[in-house]
Amino acid sequence: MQKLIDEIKKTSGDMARRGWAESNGGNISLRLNEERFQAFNGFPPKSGWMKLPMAMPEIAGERFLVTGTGRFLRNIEVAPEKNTGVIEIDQKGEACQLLWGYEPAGAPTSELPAHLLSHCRIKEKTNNQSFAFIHTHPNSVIALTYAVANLETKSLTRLLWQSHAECIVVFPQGVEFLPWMMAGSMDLGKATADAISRRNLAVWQFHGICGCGRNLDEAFGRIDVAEKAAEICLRVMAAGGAKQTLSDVQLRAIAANFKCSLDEAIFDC
Ligand code: 2HA
Ligand code: ZN
Repeated sequence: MQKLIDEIKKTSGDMARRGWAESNGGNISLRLNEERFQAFNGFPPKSGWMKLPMAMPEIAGERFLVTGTGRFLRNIEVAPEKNTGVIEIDQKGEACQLLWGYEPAGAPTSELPAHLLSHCRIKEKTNNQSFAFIHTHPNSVIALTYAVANLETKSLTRLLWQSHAECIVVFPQGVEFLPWMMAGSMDLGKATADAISRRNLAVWQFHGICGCGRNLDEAFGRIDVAEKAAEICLRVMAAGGAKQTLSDVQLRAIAANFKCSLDEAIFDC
């Protein structure tokens, strides 16, 4: 159990220190494989079955380590058992129960629909090889959704790719842009899962970003690179705008060099 707790402490601490997780902002979930779950095996349930907002048969029987609603990511390092919990999905994918955590009482993140619905797609698209999902509030990504007119998936992706030469390697499928929707809503959850089925990052206009990965490091790293690109982009705008930028030829060459399979449609915009 300690190794798992250490992983979520590291990620949540890094997020808080980056300024991505003010107050109760941001949340993390990690699907637990059999080996990781062993530490919690045999724990008596701490709650009854609670109905999920919709059936998710893709994740029936799965267990997740999830940060708690209203809890602060910066406090996970100090008290993981209060600020995170382990939930188990029933055999039909219709309900969940608490096995550990949220001491003395609590519940999973308000963004649980986005997390669980995305995990359904992530499990499917990676052939059960990816386990991590992070939602967070990094300043520059959010600022970009105010500063640039008519943003959509292609223009946002191209802007980020052009702003930092690593981006096209880290997210060759791009970043999906989602127009503002109510935090915690099923609409936002469904739209996010849909986006995550196509790409590994989804930006929530005026709110934040979501990223997935094989593990917390990979999910964090993707968000970190997107945030760095957004920061560079904003600095360039503040310095009077780009006088030159990475060309499509250069971007394609970087992708070819690192053998990345690109979403070519991004170049259409
Ligand atoms: O957990 O980040 O989007 C608080 C939030 C809601
Ligand atoms: Zn949020």
